[in-house]
Amino acid sequence: MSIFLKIVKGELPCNKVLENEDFLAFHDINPKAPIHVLAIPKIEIKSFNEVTPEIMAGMTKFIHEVVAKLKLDENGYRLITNVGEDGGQEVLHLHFHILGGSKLRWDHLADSEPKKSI
Ligand code: DGP
Repeated sequence: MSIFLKIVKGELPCNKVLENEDFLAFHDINPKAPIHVLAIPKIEIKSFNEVTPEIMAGMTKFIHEVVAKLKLDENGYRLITNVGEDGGQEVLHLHFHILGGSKLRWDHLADSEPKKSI
């Protein structure tokens, strides 16, 4: 069972931000920005590759609520979901990183250079 399912089941603690019947948001244990929160579905979904449009509709509404609660809607934030090995996904349970609280950088994303022809 993934770490995040254990958090959902209450077997591991988390610093909760918001919760409803289907989704949970909590602070990342290893924050990469002044505010770094993870939003997850409570059912087991391994990554964005497996999520349905119906679940994403609920997830979108939930993330909007989390962003409002964190007061990130005015100055902005970054929403990221890592998928698979190249995406850098470490926890195999769908999660959206919500990052904000200061101006975020947008470089050093890849180990190799971008293709110039694109
Ligand atoms: P990713 O690389 O996209 O799979 O990101 C996984 C994130 O999960 C990473 O930023 C650290 C965070 N994380 C891992 N284990 C725990 C945990 O037990 N509790 C919390 N709150 N965050 C965790």
